[in-house]
Amino acid sequence: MMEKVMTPILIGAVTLLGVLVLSYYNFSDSPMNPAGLSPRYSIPPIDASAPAEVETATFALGCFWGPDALFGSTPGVVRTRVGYAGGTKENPTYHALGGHTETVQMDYDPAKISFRELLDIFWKNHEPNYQSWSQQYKSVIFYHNEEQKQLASEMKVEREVELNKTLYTEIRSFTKFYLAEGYHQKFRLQREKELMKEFKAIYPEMSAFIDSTAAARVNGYIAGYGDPSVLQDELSGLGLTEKAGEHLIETFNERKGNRYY
Ligand code: MHO
Repeated sequence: MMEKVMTPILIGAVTLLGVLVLSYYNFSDSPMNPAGLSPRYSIPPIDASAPAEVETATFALGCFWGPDALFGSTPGVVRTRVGYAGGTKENPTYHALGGHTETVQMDYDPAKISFRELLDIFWKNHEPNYQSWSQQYKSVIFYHNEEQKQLASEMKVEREVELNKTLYTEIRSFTKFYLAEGYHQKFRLQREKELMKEFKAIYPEMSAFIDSTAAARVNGYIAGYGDPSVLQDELSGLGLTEKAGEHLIETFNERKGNRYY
């Protein structure tokens, strides 16, 4: 009788001990675990291999949520952030812009994408032939050097000829960029609970989340931006669990071609 009761208890205790020992081993000995992450999550390969040499581009083309997703899903763009530029007020906020314009700023790898190609995406994804009714949503290229200024000016003329329309895009020297509130960063992704659970485990700090290439890509794809074959190629580098990866593909397929702002 005693034996009948003790055997399952003993088996249970040994199993529990085994699980504890194994999980301890996993936590303390995993080489993929530099940031003390749970063993299911590690720094996404695409982030671990981000290039050291990048250049910066700063564009305003309407509400910054869409452009964040658009450029975030563009190969060669390494990271994106949204904020305010072009105004005079110090430390503007979304509800007190003080003459600033909603702006997306990106670091890009010039070996993979050129400023000219970024400008092409800029022109083709908004309608600067309409004059903006507000300072908040103006079309602006904030150039960072003479070469960018030159290219932007030339392409503006090319585009005007091509469309046979006057374009109201301003070409201005970049001075300062104020990072927007956390809830505006990678806005579409932040509304996806399942995906955010994983990103929060990888990047508990907002600043690291903003700087993540993986987060920029997923923010684009989840809103239907980007190229399906590039998504397939990049998927394993995004650091998602299999389930989250499947959810991303499904949602992308629903929304692609019908970009969801
Ligand atoms: N129409 C959008 C604009 C937001 S964007 C950050 C809204 O829902 O308010 O300006």
